[in-house]
Amino acid sequence: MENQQKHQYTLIILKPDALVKSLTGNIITRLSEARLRITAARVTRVSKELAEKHYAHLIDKPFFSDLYDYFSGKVYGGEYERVLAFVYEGEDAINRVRKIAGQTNPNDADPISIRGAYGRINKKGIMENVIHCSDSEESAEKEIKLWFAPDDIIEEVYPTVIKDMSGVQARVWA
Ligand code: IDP
Ligand code: MG
Repeated sequence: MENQQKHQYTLIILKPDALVKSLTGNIITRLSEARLRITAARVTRVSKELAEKHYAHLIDKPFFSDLYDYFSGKVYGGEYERVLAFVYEGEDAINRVRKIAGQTNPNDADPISIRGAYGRINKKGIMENVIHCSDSEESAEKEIKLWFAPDDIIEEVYPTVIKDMSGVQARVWA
């Protein structure tokens, strides 16, 4: 049926400016308007390697290095070098979240949207727009696999295989 909405997963990242401005609660509250469920959550640092994979489509842009300094939180100093990453799931999840998030450029975004309300363009021209959200099912799959290990998601979102990792060293609690 044409109007039948699809169950989807989407990756959401609260970028460092959301943390600096103490907006995490507000943004999560706004996201609840989408009537989706949280399937995974973690706080993490953004390495250069991760940023290059996540923003592979922007790697050749002249602003990539400034974008990395923003996305990693380096522009805000060590205390804020972190982001919050989530997987949300539900009907039409990708579009519902994109709509609440608003357009990429905070100056063009609906003022009621998350980016319209909280975003800005910084001195280096980078759009500090507080939230990332996947823009298609293809990018959601790529991004979720990049940011989460299968066991950090409470559902089997994509197919997995069991690999024998014996001999591999891992850090455990002492
Ligand atoms: P999206 O975040 O709405 O999916 P993308 O085009 O994938 O938009 O860009 C990723 C991020 O890179 C944006 O959210 C924004 O922070 C930054 N960005 C994108 N295009 C520009 C630009 O032309 N100038 C400055 N920053 C940009
Ligand atoms: Mg994008």
